[in-house]
Amino acid sequence: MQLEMGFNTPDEVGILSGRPWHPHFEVDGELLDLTRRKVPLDFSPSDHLIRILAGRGFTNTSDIENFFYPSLDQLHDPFLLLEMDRAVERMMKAIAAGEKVAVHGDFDVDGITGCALLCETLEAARVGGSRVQLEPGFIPDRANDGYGVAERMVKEWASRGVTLLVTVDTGAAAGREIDIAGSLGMDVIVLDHHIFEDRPNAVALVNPRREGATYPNDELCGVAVAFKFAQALQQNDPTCLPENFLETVLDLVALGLVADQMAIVGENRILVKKGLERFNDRSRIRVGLAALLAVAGLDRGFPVTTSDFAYQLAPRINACGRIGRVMSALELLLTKSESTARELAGVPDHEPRKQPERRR
Ligand SMILES: [Mn+2]
Repeated sequence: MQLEMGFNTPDEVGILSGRPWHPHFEVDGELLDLTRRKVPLDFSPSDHLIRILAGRGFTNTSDIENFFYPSLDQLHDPFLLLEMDRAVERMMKAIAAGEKVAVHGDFDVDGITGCALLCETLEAARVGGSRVQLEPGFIPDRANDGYGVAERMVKEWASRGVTLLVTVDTGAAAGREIDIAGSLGMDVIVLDHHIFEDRPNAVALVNPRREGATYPNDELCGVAVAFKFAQALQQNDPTCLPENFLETVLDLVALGLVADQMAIVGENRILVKKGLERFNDRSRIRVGLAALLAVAGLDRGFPVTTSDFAYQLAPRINACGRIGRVMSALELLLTKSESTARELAGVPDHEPRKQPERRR
């Protein structure tokens, strides 16, 4: 049988595979019509595109419109995450009282972007003119600290008067370290997405994959849970963060979601699409990521894609954790200085940066 290329007959074959294509959802003319008339698309979607979307559950015009025009107001209510209310309540108290707060991340892209996002959130947050005293963000060293929450830092923070610790992309299985924190007078908020056996003794444990979770998106990674926490803080008190704050951290969320290989559908697709837009806007990209694009040869004017995240940027950030310089990855994401960013990223024509003294 001669296989026709293209999708012009009812018996289509895949362009690449050459195999017959069996659409499991037939779209009637009415939906095609409705979509064309009611969705204000910038381009005219083909019958095939509408049929593919319908096969994935987009069968009414508002779903299709949301797909083509994603916006942050389509995100789920962050308070649908179990214990988010407790996490927000405890943090609002810490901000109002000016408590000492520490953030503990993890040594992969998700854990580093999550740590950076929380540091920026807590730096920016105000309640009645009051703010937390924030310790520098901490990423464990793979070789010295091993996996999970670093006990040495819990003890050090306690000795420095820290009363609230937030862990991101880690902590769900850190029952022992969280008990130590508690015995030293420190509350712990866990923002994680790893499966755990016994609930640690944290003030709040926010995790979309925990038992009994009903949150509509269980594909949130660590930095995305941290983003939901920032969203919840702002929803709870719209004045506690600058109005456009959430938009400014979407690049971090997008990078973490792609690096952790989360499904880029629904809420995650909105976050990644908006994050990519930020990445591809020269006036808004953060200086550290711009420097990283430069060393990867991706600064030549092409739009950056999720493939670039996965194969160019994420491995460069992960590499820091493998050569004992994980804190420089966090510094790269947080710096506001272009020259520091270029040094840290190793953009040519600069002396290599001296190994920073290991933080105690
Ligand atoms: Mn993760």
